Amino acid sequence: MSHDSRTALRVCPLCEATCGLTLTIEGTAVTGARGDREDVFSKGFICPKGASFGGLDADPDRLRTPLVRTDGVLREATWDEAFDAIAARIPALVREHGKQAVGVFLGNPNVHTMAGGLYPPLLLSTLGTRNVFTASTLDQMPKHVSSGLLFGDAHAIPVPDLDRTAHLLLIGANPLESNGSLCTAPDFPGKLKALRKRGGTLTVIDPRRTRTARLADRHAAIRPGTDALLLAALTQVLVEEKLADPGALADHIEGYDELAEAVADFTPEAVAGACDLDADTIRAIARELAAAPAAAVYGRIGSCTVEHGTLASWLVDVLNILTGNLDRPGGALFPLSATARAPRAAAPGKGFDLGRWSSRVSGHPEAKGELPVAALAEEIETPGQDRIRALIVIAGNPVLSAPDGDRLDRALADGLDFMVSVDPYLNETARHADVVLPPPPPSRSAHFDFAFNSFAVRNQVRYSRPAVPLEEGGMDESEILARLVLAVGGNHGAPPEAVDDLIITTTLAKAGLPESLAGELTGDTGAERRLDLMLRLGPYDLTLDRLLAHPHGIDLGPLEPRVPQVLRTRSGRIELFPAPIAADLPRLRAALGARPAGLVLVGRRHLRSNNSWMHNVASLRGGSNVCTLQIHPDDAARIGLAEGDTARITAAGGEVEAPAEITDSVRAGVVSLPHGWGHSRPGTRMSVAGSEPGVNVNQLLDGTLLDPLSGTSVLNAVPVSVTPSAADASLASAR
Ligand SMILES: Nc1nc2c(c(=O)[nH]1)N[C@H]1C(S)=C(S)[C@@H](COP(=O)(O)OP(=O)(O)OC[C@H]3O[C@@H](n4cnc5c(=O)[nH]c(N)nc54)[C@H](O)[C@@H]3O)O[C@H]1N2
Ligand SMILES: Nc1nc2c(c(=O)[nH]1)N[C@H]1C(S)=C(S)[C@@H](COP(=O)(O)OP(=O)(O)OC[C@H]3O[C@@H](n4cnc5c(=O)[nH]c(N)nc54)[C@H](O)[C@@H]3O)O[C@H]1N2
Ligand code: SF4
Ligand SMILES: [Mo]
Repeated sequence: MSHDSRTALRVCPLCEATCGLTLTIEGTAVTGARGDREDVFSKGFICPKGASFGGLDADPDRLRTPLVRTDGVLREATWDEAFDAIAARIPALVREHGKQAVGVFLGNPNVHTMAGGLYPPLLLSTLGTRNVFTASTLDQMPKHVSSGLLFGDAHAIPVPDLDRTAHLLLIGANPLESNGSLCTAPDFPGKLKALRKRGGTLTVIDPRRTRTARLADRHAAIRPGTDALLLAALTQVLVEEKLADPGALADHIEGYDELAEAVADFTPEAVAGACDLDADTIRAIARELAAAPAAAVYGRIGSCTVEHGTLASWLVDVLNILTGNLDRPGGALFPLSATARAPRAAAPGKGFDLGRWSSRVSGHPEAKGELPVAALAEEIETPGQDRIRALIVIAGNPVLSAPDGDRLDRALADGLDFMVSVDPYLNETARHADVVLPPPPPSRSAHFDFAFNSFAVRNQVRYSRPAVPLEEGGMDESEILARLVLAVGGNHGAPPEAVDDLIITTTLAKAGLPESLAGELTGDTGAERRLDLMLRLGPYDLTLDRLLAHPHGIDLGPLEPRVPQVLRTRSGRIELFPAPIAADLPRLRAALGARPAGLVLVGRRHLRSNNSWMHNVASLRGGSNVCTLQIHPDDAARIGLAEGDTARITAAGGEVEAPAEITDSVRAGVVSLPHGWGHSRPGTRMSVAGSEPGVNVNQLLDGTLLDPLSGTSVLNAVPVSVTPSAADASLASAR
C-alpha cells in the first residue's frame, strides 16, 4: 500500500451474497479489494469476483459518455444530446401509437443497484405500458407466483434459516458456484459446512455432481425437469404416512384435505421411473425431512426454469409447511428488511391474481405485471395496433440471456423505431440502441440492497456511499433514471430532484403523514432522502444518519416468525391448494408416464462468472471457466466424441458448436452448457469477451417452451441432440 492510498467500505454488488468489501484506493483507482472482517453480515468473506472488483471497475471497455446514433452510427455525445434525443422520440411515438408502443426490459443488475430499486416503478407507471419484460421470466418468476398464490404476496418468499437448520434439502441450486440466490447469505459454502459440522444433514438434488453436491450427505442425480414429480411424491409420503404436522401453522392454513387428495396418485413408485430415482430413496428423503428437528426445503434455478417451475416452487413451500418448518427458527422464514413497510395487523388481503391481461400476439397471461421475455421478439415483429416500436433496456442483455437471441437480434435491428439502453457496456443487445446511457462504475455509485435484504438469512442493514467521486462528465445512475423518467413523460428538462420530491410527497400522503416531514429528511441526494424516508417508515428504529454512523452495518437479529401478519390472501390464511395450481396439476400428472429418450440439456454457473457480462474481465476468465459441452463418458463414447472434439448441439431453436468436456459429473443422458456466452456479434465493445466468445446456449431454444403459470422460459431439461461436428467427424474418419 503506497502512502497516498486509502480504504473505503463498499457492499459488493456482483452477486446476491452482498459481502462487505474493504477497497484500497489510490487516487481514484480501486487497486485492491478484501473482505471487511467487521461487516456485521459477511464478516470478511469474499470470493474471486469481489476480489476482482478493481479490474471490473476500471475495465477500459466501460463506456464513459453517452452514445447517440446519428446517420446510423453510434457516436459519443453529451448527456443533453442523449436526453434530448429520447425526449424528441418517445413521447411522440406514444402520442402517435399509444402507450403500448413502448416496451421495457429490466435486466438482473437492477436488483443490485440503488437506482434499479428506486426508479423503474416510476418509469413503468409514467409510461403506462403493459409491455413489461424482466429477467424474472428467465429466473424466479415461478417462485413469485407460488408465493402470491400461497401467501397472497408475490414478494413473500421464505428463505432457509441456514445458520440454525438441522437439515437442508437443496434442489437445483449450486451455491458453491453461485453464492446463493433468493437466499442472501455471505459465505453460503461456509454455512453448509457448518451445518454438517454441527451434525445436520444436507441433501442435494441435481443432475450434476456439483461442488455443492460433493458436500452433501446425500446426492440424488435426478432426471432434469422432474423435480415437481419428486416433490409431489415427498408430499404424498408425508400424507400417506401421517407425517404431516404443520405445528403452529395449523390454525393459519386451509386446503389441506384437497391437497392430500390431489397428490394421492403421485406415489414414490409412480414417479420413480420419470425421475430416475428409486422409490426407497424418495421415501427416505421424505422421512428424513419429517424427522429432522428443524429442516428447510430450498429450490432455485434448476427447479424454476423448467416446465413445471411453478408447481415445483409451490411444492417446496408445501413441504416446508407440512413438516412444520415454515415460519419457525431453523426452518424457512420470511425476512423483515429495514425498508419494508412496518408490519400491519393480521387481516385478509387483496390476494394475488394471475392473467389480469395477456400478451397481444400469443395471449400469454401476465404474471406480477410482466409478460414472458420469450414473447418480446414477436411483440416487436408482429404488425398491428400496440406493436412495440420503442424499447428501453435497463441493465439487460436479452439477446444472450433469453431464448432465440438471433430472432430477438433481428427484431431489435429491423423492428424498432427507437431504442434506449442504460448499460456500462455496449453489449450484444445495446449495440442496437439509438441512445446508450452509461452508469458510473460501482466504486463511484452508492449502494443499498433494497432487494436482497428481503431475502437475507439474517436481518441486517448496510449502506455505502460512493467510494470515489464521479468522473468529470459522469452521471449517477439515479440521476440517469430520474432524467429518463422525465424525458419519456414529457417533462424533459425538469430538475431530476423533482422526481424524488414527488415520490416523497406521495409516500407521505399515502402513509397519512404530514408533508412537512419531508423537510426533516437528510441525505445528499434525492436517492438518499428517499432511503431515509423508507428507513423511517420501516419496521426498525432507523434513519439514514444512524446508518451512516455504522459503516460496517447494523445487525437486526435472526429471522423471526411473521405469520399471520405477512399473509395477504383473501382468506387471510395460507392457501395450500390454490385454484391455478389445481388447474395445472393434470399437466404434471401427464408427465408421470413420460420418459423421453435422448439427451437433455441443463445449464451451469462458474464461480468466476456472472450471466453475460463478466467475460470481459481478464482475471475472471480461463481455467475451468469455459464454454464447453459437459457430457458423460458413456454418452460421449456412444456418439463418438473424444475430449476436446467439437460437438454440434441441435435443438428446436437452432444449433451451436462447442468443445466436448467429458466428465462423469453430469449424469448419463444429460449434457451441460453454461449461459451468457456467445460474444461474437459485431458492433459490441467488449474486446476481452470477444477474444474467446463461446457460444450462446439460448440459441438452442425457440422460446415456445414455458412454465405456463409464470411465463418463465424453460432453460433446463431441454431436449437436444449431439453429434460430432462435421469438421471433426471427417477428421476422425481420415485418422
Ligand atoms: N440458458 C440460460 N439462460 C439464462 C440463465 C440460465 O441459467 N440459463 N439464467 C437467467 C438468469 S437467472 C438471469 S438473472 C438472466 C440475466 O439476464 P440479463 O439481465 O438480461 O443479463 P445480464 O447478463 O445479467 O446482463 C446485465 C447487463 O447489465 C449491465 N450492468 C452491470 N452493472 C450495471 C449497473 O450498475 N447499471 C446498469 N444499468 N447496468 C449494469 C451489464 O453490463 C449487462 O450488460 O439470464 C438468464 N438466462
Ligand atoms: N458465479 C456466478 N454466480 C451467480 C451467477 C452467475 O452467473 N455466476 N448468476 C446469479 C444469478 S442471476 C442467479 S439467478 C443465481 C442462481 O443460483 P443457483 O440457482 O444456485 O444457480 P446454478 O449454479 O445455475 O444452479 C442451478 C443448478 O440446477 C441444476 N439443474 C439443472 N436442471 C435441473 C433440474 O431439472 N432439476 C434439478 N434438481 N437441478 C437442475 C444445475 O445442474 C445447477 O447445478 O446465481 C447468481 N450468482
Ligand atoms: S460472494 Fe458475491 S457479493 Fe460476495 S464478494 Fe463474491 S461476488 Fe461479491
Ligand atoms: Mo438470475
